[in-house]
Amino acid sequence: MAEVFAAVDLGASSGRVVTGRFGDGGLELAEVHRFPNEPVRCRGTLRWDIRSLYKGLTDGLRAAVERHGELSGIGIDTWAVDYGLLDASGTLLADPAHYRDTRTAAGVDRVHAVVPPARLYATTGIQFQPFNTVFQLAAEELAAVSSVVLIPDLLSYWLTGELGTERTNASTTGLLDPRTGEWSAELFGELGLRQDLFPPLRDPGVAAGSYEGCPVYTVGSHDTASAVVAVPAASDRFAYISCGTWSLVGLELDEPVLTEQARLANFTNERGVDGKIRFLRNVMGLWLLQEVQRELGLGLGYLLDAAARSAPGRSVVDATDPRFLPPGGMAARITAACRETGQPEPRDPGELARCVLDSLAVAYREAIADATRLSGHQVDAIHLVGGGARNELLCRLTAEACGVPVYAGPTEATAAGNLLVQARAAGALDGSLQDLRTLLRATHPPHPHHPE
Ligand code: LFR
Repeated sequence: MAEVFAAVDLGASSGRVVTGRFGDGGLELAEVHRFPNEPVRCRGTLRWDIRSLYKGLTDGLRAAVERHGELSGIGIDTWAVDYGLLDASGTLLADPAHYRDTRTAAGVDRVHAVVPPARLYATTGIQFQPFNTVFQLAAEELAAVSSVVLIPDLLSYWLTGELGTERTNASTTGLLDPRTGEWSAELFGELGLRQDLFPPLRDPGVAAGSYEGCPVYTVGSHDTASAVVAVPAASDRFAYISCGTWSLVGLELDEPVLTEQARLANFTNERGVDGKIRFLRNVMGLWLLQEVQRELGLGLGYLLDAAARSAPGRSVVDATDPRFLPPGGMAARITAACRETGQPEPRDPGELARCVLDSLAVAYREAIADATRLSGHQVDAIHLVGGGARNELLCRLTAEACGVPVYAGPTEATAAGNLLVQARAAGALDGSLQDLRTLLRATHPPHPHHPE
C-alpha cells in the first residue's frame, strides 16, 4: 500500500508543506500548503517570526491530513545556524535572531581572540561566515539560558515535546568535530561554553517523537543536507548547486578536507546524511535577484527577459562577498562593486539582472574548480537543484561558464530529500543514498543543459 509522508521545509522567504506518496509509480510530490516567511525587526534586531512559522507548519500538516487521510511520518528542515534560547521550563526567551542581522560582528572578534581562524577551521572544518552559531552565541547573554535549540529542532520540540540536536544542522554551528560527528569538547572548553546547552545529538533518519499520533522523524534538518540527498545523480562524479536564496556549490565526499588551502578558499565541511561530508562554498544565490526585484518592484519574469536581451559579461561582481549579506540597497551595492573594480555600471534593470546572473555563473565555475582541485574528486556533471532550476537562463549560463552539462531539477529537492530520509527511517524504503537517488531520478528526471 502507498505510504504518505509530510515534509516541512522552511526557506528564508517562504515555508511549505509537501507530501510525498511512495507507491507503485515511485515518488509523487504535492505541495499542500505554502506560507510567507516575513522576518521582523524588533528594537533594532532582525528576528524570525517563529510562532507564525509554526502556525504555517501546523496548518500545512492539517492540509496534508485532509488530502491524504493518514500520514506515515513528518520531517522538518530549515535554513541552518540560527536557534532559539529556552529557559529551564522550556519556554522560548525571544524570537530567534536572523542570521542576516549584523549583531554578530562582536562575537566574531571575541571567538577569534581565543581561537584563531586557522585553528577553528582545523577543529571544525567550517568556513568563516559571520553568522555561524559559534559567533552568534559569543554575542549572546546566556546566563538565564538552559538550552540552545536549532530552528528545525525547536519546531520539532513544539510538535513532540522532545528535545534534540540533529547532526547535519549541528555541523553548521561551527562547534562540531567533522571527523567524529561529536561536539568538540576542546572548543567548548576554550570558549567557556557549556556543552549541555545543546540537547543531545541525534542522527538524521531516527524517531523524534510523535504529533497527534503521527511519528516525527529527524531528516537532514539542514535544508542543504536534504537538498543534496535529492540530487538525482547517476554516478558519484557530480557537483551540485543547491540554488535557492543561497547557492550552495560543491561536492559530496566521504572525508572532510581540513587543509589550510581549503580554509583560505573558504570551503566548508558540513555533515551530510549517512555521514557524508558536504564540501561546499556559499555563494549569495538568488538573494541578489530577490533583493533587486523587491527594490525595483519588478517581476522576476520581466527581469529575466530583460537580462536575456542584455549584453553578456559586461560586468561581474564577486557573488561570495559578504557585503551582499544584509537586506536593502542591493542595486547600489552591486553598482558600487562594479565601479570599484573598474567595470561598467549597469544602466538599467536588465543590465543589473544580467550582472547578477553572469556573476553567479562565474562564482559557480570557480567554486566547482576549487572544490575539485582541493579534494582531488573528479566531476563530469553538475546538478542544479532547488527553485533556481526553473531559471533557464541561469542554467544555460552555468553550463557555458563551467563547460560541463548542467542537469536542472528537481525544484523541490529539499522536500524530496526530507521525504526520502523519513520514508527510509520508517521502513517504507531501504538502500543507500545512491538507491534513493535512483528512485527519485525515475520519477523526477533532471532537465539537461549542454554547454554550447
Ligand atoms: C540555505 C542555508 C545555507 C546556510 C544558510 C544560512 O538555506 O541553509 O546552507 O549557509 O542557509 O543558514
